[in-house]
Formats: sequence, C-alpha cells, structure tokens
Amino acid sequence: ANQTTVLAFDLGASSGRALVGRLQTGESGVRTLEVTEIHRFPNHAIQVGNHLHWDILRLLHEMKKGIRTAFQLGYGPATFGIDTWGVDFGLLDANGELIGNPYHYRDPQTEGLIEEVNALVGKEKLFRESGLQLMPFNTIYQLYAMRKAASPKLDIARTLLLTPDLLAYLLTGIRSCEFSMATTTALYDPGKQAWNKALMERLGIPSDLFLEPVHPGTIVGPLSAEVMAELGVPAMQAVAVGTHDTESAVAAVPAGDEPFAFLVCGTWSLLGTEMAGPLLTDETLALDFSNEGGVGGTYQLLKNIMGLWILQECKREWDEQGREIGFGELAAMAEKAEPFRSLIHPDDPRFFGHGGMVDKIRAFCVETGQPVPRDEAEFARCIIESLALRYRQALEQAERLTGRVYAGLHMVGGGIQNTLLCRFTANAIGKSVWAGPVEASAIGNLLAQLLATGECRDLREARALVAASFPIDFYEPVVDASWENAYEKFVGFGRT
Ligand code: LFR
Repeated sequence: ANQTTVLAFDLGASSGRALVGRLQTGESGVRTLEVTEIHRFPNHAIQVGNHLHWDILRLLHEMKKGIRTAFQLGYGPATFGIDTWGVDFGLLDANGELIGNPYHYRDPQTEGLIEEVNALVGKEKLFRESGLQLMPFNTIYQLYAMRKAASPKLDIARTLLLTPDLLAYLLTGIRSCEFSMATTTALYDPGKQAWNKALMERLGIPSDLFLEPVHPGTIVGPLSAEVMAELGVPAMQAVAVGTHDTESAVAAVPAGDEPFAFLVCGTWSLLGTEMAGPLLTDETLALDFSNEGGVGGTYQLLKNIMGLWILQECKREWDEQGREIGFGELAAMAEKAEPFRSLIHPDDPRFFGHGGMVDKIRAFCVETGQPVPRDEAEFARCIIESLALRYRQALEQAERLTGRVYAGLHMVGGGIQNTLLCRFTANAIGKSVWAGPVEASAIGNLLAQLLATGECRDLREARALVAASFPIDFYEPVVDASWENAYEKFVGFGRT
C-alpha cells in the first residue's frame, strides 16, 4: 500500500510524547491520517539555586528513545518534526557546544523587567516592532536578565537556538531557526520580517546570535552520523514544522474556509483567530493581544490566558499533601459544587509563578469580597468557571479587533478532555463549541511534514485531512441568566 509515515515530537511543560502519523488512502480514495502515540515521558521544571531550568539532555534522551522505538516497531518514518512551548532557548559556544542548561520560562529572573524595558524602549514602540503581548517570559526579557546579571554565558555565546531548533540541532548537528518560534521572542519584527538588531543593541543583547528564520514545511536535514550509529537507524530527515506548539495546534484546527476563532487549551489557553498578517494597531496593544507567526504564512491574533496551569498547580499541592485526585474526578466534583460561588481573574499576575496556588486563590477571593472556596470541588469549580468567563471576554475582544462575528469556538488540545470546561465555555460564550482534536499540536506537527514532502498541497488540504480523520465533539450552549450575571461580576475585576 502507498503509505507515508512521519514522526512528531510534541513537548509540553509537563510531558512530552512521540507520535507516528500514517497517511492512508481508503478504498474510496479518501485520505486519512492515522496517529499512534509510541512514547510518552514526563517533563519538569528543575530548580537550581534561584533559577528554574529545563532538563534538556533528559528530553534529548527521551527523544532518542522515541526514534529507536519508531524504527523497532517497524514504522520507519521518513521525516520527523519537533514542537515545544514558546520563547525558551539554548546558547552555543564557538565550538558548537551547548552552554549550560536552558532556563525555564517561569524562572523568576524576568520579574519587573517588562516595566524596565518599557522605560528604555517605550511600550508602543516595542509592541509595534514585535507584535506581542508583553509577557514576562518573552525571550527578550530572559536575555535582558542575563545581560543585567552580567552572565558570562552571553559573552561566549555564538548562536542562539530556540528549544525545538536546539533539540533538532542535537539530533542532526544542523543549526536552524524556525519562523513561528522566532516570532515569540519579541526580538523579531513581523512588520519588517527581520530580526530587530537595533532593539537588541539598545538592550545590550548580542545582535549576531540569531539565524535567518525558515518557514514551517522546510526540510532541515538528516540525523547526524553519530545519532544514526548510536540508535542504529537510517537517515531520517528533520523538518522545521510549526515548532511553536500553539502554531502547530492551530494548523490542526479542522476549520473550513470561513474565518474562525480557536482556543488552544493546555497548560496555557490561547484564544484568537487566524489572520493573513499581523495586526499592529493601538487597539491590539490596548486589548493585550499577540501576533504570532504560524504555518502557511498565517499569523495568529491571540490572547495568552493563564489556562489550566492554575488547576494543575492546585492539584500538585493536593497531591503533595497526599490527597491525590485525578483531573477527571476533580471535574466531576466541580460539577456538583455550587455555581458561581467565587470567581478569580485567571490573568492576575500572581497566578503566573510556581507554588502556593491554593493560597493565591484564597487571597484573590478575600480581596474581592467573595467567599473563599472550602474544598477541592469548590476550587476546581471556581477555576473552570473563571476560565470560561475569561474565554468569553477574549472572544469578544477578538471580534472587536477584527470586526467579525464568529459562529462558535474551535477548542483543541489536551485541555478539552475536561468536558466540563468545554460545556461551561459554550454556555459562557453563548455559542457552539467544536472540541477536537486532543492531540492538535502533534497533528499539526505531522501536517507540516506532509506539507514539506508535498503530500499535502496547502494548509486547507491539511485541515480537510484533520476533519476526515478525527472525531469532533459538539457542545451546544445552554443559555440562561446565570452566566450573564457571572460575566458582569467577572468584568468588574477590571483587567483587559
Ligand atoms: C503554550 C505556549 C504558549 C506560550 C507559552 C510559553 O504551550 O507555547 O503559546 O506563550 O507556552 O512558552
């Protein structure tokens, strides 16, 4: 049978996985993509002194395992792609060796730097030249923090590789820079489509570290001779996919030709809409939206929302106290709890950092004159309702920015396994929710490889493949006054 097999590595903040995709042509001539997970591994932030790091070599080790497994199981993929969270990076020295362990984007070193860089550069100018929401973890602040700490690493660095490019380099020996990740740095100017060297110089960031970006769907090159020998596998080609996980996920939204709104739902929630180019207006800045480069020349106009991180962190605390409750059970308990008893604003900055989440929620409720959640069920209910309300707010803002009205919301990513969240979201927005696929980032990663090899002509054809291959759940809103009232209260928290 005529079959194309490709391999995706999708790395998230709490776990990574390797998935094989097989493009199949049925008897009727309809093509479908069959996806099989072949390896899954945990990923953790590791604290060293007052820094948070990724264990990048452990991730490399697990990826090698994934490659070996793909061949041992007989899949024999021709290409592979890597997608990860945004903004993080490693530095290479003059010998091409990795300098130290990459920082985790929640490392506290960037605290207070948004204000400091705004004072130096100007908030409007920075937005106009980066297109990004001012998030504390953006690469620009991490590099500026290193400069302020007089980090000798910066002095000996010759090349900066963003996490997926770094992992691809460790497997192939080839240095590359993929466009969608480049647009998460705040050092790439989407208007000029070039690295912003003047900005780097202004901040004391070396301006010769960055490579010319290549777009998703570009073949990077084969596994290195060392890796092939070590794993006993043939020359599989690395492809630059939408290496930013959010962009891979949006590529896998099973939408048709109409403009659509999406919500990529995982540790973070990214809500927005796909555009032909960046929208660099004052209103975009005022409403705190980002323009992030994607697959097929698209830009995503989106808001970064704190997401299920808040619930994950609560669960981590309860687990550590010996009260282990699975996410499914937490949602079931939340469903039975009293509605709208207490709400938080998920994007209050206090919720960003590691640890102490339960107390942070309590404090927010006290400060806003609300009852404090009393048990796990009430905490979970509070978080899930608050997220749904935040989604409504962000969707309305996206509509304001584009002047469009969206028929509903496409939800993709691991977070949609929380069906209560999907249901509440439909109710909060008063519109339909289409949920699926769960493995959107990995599927988008596979699709970009099919684009690279010519198996898919364009993004439109790739999305039709998703629609033909994966079940989509449908949530119809139940409209009543309670969500409306809750929304009024939520908007009173007063954040854009
Ligand atoms: C989601 C994501 C977001 C990015 C955040 C931090 O996984 O990639 O898009 O803002 O992680 O990198």
